[in-house]
Amino acid sequence: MKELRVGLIGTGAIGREHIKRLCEKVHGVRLVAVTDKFPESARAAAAPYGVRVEPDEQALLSAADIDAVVVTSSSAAHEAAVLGAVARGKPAFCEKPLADTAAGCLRIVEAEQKAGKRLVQVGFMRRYDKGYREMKAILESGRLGAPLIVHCAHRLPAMDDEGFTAAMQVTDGIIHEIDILHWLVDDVYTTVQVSYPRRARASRGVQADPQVAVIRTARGLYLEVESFFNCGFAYDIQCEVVCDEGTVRLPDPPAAPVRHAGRREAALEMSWMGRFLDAYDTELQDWADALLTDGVPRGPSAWDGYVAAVTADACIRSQQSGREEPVGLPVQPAFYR
Ligand code: NAI
Ligand code: ISE
Repeated sequence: MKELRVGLIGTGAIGREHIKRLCEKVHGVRLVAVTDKFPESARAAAAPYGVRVEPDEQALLSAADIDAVVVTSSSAAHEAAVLGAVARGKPAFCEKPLADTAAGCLRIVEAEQKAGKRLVQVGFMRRYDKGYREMKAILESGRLGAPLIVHCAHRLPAMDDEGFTAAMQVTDGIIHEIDILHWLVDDVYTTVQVSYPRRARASRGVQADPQVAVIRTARGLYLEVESFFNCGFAYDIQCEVVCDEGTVRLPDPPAAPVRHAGRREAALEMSWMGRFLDAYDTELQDWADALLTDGVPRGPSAWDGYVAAVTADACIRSQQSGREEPVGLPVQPAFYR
């Protein structure tokens, strides 16, 4: 295959970002069609690139001139789209979370195994971020000894959605840390506990913000994730791994230091789009390259999506019980090893 002909489902915020990326940056790909529940949204997103608009997901999935799909619809719609792609033997790149429940992820894992080859990649783009990759290489070198503790922060300037719940803060936000830490320290999660300090002043509606999740692992690690969706000052992602003989920290994105009026300053990122721009580009390029060369994706798998969802479910149980909850992960099938 010389060119990967792609269809995209869901032309909202990240859908439009990925459309631009697929049309302007990713080599070896041709975006053929898009669709959205709201046809006017799909038409507006498609127009600048002269891309076809399909009436719905089923039509797009079935189109003979589409080899693979990118799923950027709302989280609750992911499962049906990915299962539809797998049933047609078409590879699917699906934004996180793979499905909005662990049971939904498991149905995808089972369908993929039945199809007999890897078809699904999940949009855990942080694995493609240069800073996290440097951290992983340093940890794997053994120079610092073994990891003991990880401190993370996942801060957004503001969450305007009044209906945004504590559980959504896990499935939308903390799920990134759940996946990246699993990849970084390569350990089995055993328990999680979610706790709350007092509500932040800017926290609105049903939000209970911030929250702190602590994940414990089989090798005895303590992974602490602060999730603060109304921090006001920046989109700020922090991660520091403390090992026996040293620490390694995620670098902040570069910003020109300013000296002015007796102060030193450097601008901070305000949005996920800018913070992980390079990681999203590399992720989709790698997805396309892998499909064009090997016919199977090599990025985060449906199993990784399932592991993250099982852990997220345990976090949500802990939010409700106030206790430490077991994660209870099944053994990884040979198919995904
Ligand atoms: P959004 O609400 O802006 O866009 C979702 C779009 O999907 C909407 O246009 C909606 O009409 C459409 N849609 C919903 N159901 C559909 C269906 N059955 N068929 C076709 N279209 C459908 O949401 P946003 O922010 O773009 O997020 C989309 C997904 O991407 C979410 O799952 C989110 O978690 C994920 N995401 C991932 C990010 C990352 O850093 N990897 C960043 C932002 C979002
Ligand atoms: C958003 O959906 C994303 O996935 C971003 O990467 C994340 O940082 C943010 O918390 C979510 O709202």
